[in-house]
Amino acid sequence: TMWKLLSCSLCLFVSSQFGFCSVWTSGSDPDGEVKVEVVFKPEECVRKSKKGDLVNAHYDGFLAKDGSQFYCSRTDKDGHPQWFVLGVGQVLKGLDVGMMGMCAGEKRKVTIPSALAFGEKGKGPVPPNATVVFEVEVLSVSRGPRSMEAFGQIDQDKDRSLSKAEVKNRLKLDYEKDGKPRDDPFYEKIINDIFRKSDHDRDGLISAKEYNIYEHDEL
Ligand SMILES: [Ca+2]
Ligand SMILES: [Ca+2]
Repeated sequence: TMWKLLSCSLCLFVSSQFGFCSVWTSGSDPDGEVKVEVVFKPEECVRKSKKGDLVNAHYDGFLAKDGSQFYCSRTDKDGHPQWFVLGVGQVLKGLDVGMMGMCAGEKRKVTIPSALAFGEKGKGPVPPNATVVFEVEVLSVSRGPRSMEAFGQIDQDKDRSLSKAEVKNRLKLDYEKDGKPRDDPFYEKIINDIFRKSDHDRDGLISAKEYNIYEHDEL
């Protein structure tokens, strides 16, 4: 169980924390395409995921060659689905690509070449140069911290940095606008995740510089 837990977190955060995905994404592999198969699409599909959105999803990972499972979000971590910002390197490159345009409730099978997954070295139970398949189910899609139209709109007191309270107000507005208000622990969880990834100097505020650490080419 310990190892499975470990592989879960590695799988999710491998590109941001170990930084080795970016090494393999030069695109020289002719077979290096992410293949997407839509398994289920809900009738109501209003908001489709795009770069910078905050996504909540389950994804189970399998080796393409023999179908053996190496990751497990439904059974590990008490079965909690994962939160991440799409398209900014918080998950495997191939998932960033293969989970674009999904709506809440949608299920996909995403096949990812090794170059956009665990590369030449592999990782834990994933051997070198392995093509991997993820069965993905998106539970919610909302406007994430990085796709917000402007830093300035979240920064209510205009001090050029975002406090947790300011980020929380924005999240609340977004969820209420979608007709899905949530309770405080729900927001706390997202906010802690956002600050863990963005507040690099750990002063409890996201500065404009920290906010702009990623390119926002779709804004
Ligand atoms: Ca502020
Ligand atoms: Ca900071």
